[in-house]
Amino acid sequence: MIIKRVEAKKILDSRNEETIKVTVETSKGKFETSAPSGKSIGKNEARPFSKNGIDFSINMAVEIGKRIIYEKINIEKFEDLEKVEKLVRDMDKTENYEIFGGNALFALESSLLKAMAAEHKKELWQFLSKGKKSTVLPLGNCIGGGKHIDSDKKPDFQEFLLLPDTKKCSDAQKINNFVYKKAKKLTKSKDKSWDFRQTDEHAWSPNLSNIEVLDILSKIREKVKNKFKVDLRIGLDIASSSFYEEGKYNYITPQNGKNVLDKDEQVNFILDLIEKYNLYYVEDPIDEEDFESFAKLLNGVKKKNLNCLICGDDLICTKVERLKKAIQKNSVNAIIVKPNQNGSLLETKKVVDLALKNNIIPVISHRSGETLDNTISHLAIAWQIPIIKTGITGKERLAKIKEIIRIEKKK
Ligand code: 2PG
Ligand code: MG
Repeated sequence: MIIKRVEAKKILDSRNEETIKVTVETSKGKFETSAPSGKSIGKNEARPFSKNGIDFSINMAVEIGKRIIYEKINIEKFEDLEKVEKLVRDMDKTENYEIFGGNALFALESSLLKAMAAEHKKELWQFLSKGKKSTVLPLGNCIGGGKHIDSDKKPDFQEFLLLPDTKKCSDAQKINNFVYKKAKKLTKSKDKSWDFRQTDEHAWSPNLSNIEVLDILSKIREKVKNKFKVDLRIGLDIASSSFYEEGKYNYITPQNGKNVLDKDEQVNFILDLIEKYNLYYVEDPIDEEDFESFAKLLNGVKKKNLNCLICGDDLICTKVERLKKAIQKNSVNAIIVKPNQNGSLLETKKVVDLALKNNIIPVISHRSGETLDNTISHLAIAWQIPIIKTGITGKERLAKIKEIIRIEKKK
């Protein structure tokens, strides 16, 4: 592939924060990718931008582009990203891309991949999968709190999620829209002073406790059962590291009569919630360094024969070594995959493959600060990732879901 130019610039994300867009130009056209960014950031994630600032990352991405062009580095296939990473590693040997920035690497590699796909007259998912597509269902954020809204009147849990048990993404998205509207109504009737504020991901954010929200969603689950004959599977992203400190989980509203739970109380509390509300998905219920309590919870789920995914996001940070540790300790049966937590798409793919090989469900995910980019939709379809976690509405979230539905409809 002959690359004519690599450009990088600053754009604003959905939170009005600066992020990077990288454009790769070849004879087939211009291929661009913009990177998202998180608010509840795992301790072990790649640094989004250089410690010297976003402009430094931008200059470095352009610099790498120049080297690829002048040194006539041959880039034709996914594995050739190794050559790009070697150049990056010449400049940045830190584990978490402190100098280059994980967002810069993700955007650069994704744009190169899109350009490679065009050389073969293929869409990105076709190029990466050799044409075989997998079904991807949307895990939609309906109600939320935590770090995703700047208010002290909110649920402690960051996200209350919906995963309708359908065969197609388009059917699930219809149901998620229905539930989103119903949830607005029922929430308002419970919290009369609610001003319809929303989290960064457009989830409703009332002044209600975790339990009050779960009661609302359980009611709607019944309605969905009657109307669509579909089970509305309910999930949570507890993002518990955001309210954990020195062995204690600190809640705004009391849980079982207590505002502070110790490690074992947290495990039992979550296990009770899974059982009582028949939860299908629970992300980061335990602090990001506590592989052992994760394992206790998963063991409890298995012993009680509950059908629930115990998912590690901040725990794994899309890193091979952390996933290996989780596998060895039996900590999770699902993981979040956020390419920009890692930076490298080669490594991200290794994480996905390692998870699939060990019967751990990979869930690809947006970030709370998003752009219109739909790269993750293509990665999900190509890499056999069965679930995409995103919002239910808002143009940045819909960009991802609509892309999946478009590809789903293709013969
Ligand atoms: C999460 C994500 C996305 P953030 O915790 O899973 O919902 O949030 O992008 O802020 O890390
Ligand atoms: Mg999370």
